[in-house]
Amino acid sequence: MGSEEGGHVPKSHPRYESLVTRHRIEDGVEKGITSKQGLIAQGRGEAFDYLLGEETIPSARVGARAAAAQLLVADHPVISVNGNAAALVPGEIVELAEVVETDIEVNLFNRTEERIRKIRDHLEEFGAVGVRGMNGDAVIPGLEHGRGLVDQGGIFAADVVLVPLEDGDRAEALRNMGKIEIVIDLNPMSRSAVVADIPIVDNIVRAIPNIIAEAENLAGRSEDELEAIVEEFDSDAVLEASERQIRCGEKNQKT
Ligand code: PTJ
Repeated sequence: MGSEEGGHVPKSHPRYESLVTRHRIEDGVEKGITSKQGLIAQGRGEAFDYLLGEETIPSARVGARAAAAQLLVADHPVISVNGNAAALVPGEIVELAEVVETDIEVNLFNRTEERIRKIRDHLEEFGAVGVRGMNGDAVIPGLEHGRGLVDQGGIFAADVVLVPLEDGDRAEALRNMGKIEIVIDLNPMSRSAVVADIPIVDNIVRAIPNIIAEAENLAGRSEDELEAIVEEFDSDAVLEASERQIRCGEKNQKT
């Protein structure tokens, strides 16, 4: 996928993964999938990721396990996809949707019909079927920007929504609708992470594969066992541990 694979970035570079991720976002903007603001959001995320040591910390692993359990017991789970998520992890989103049997819905802050269509087509290239988001025939109460428009049979009807790289407004509005929210966000102090039932403070490029692996491990567990995993999950403890890691963690030596 051209520069998406890192192009001229040598694998030996100490920050190879981070640079490849940047190229994916750049490609996303060039293809009209990712918004220009998505570049800024990526930079913001990178700063937190650098402080986390660019690796999944233990509390994020616990979050990934709880998220997998929650998605497996849900009646109507939906993965919400924006321009950044589509550029960074399209194949992984499709795989997760298959493993835990969820719908995929494109939902954009900077909503245009053209970008929704391009993201849907992009996900379909990775094997997605029945991607939602084109209808926009229901409104999340209290949200005036593009993210308020959702599909009646998708996010509007969902019991559990996985929202990567969220902006806080919608996270709060979905919570007010009584939905269970799983949020992936590198900033543990963001409003979306704070209001989430299950916050995962990790880079989406690591978090989604971790949820897939946990879901595969949990396959075959009873509903009671899965519900117990969700019950045990302590979001405050996870947010505190993540913030502690960012503020007090060992200095990242990579340059
Ligand atoms: O595609 P659209 O139109 O829906 O727009 C999407 C963006 C991301 C531009 C929009 O939602 C936005 O402006 O988001 P914010 O308010 O910048 O918030 C993005 C959050 O995601 C921040 O808290 C970042 O730390 C976090 N973040 C950025 N990159 C990653 C990330 N979290 C996990 N993985 C990342 N790769």
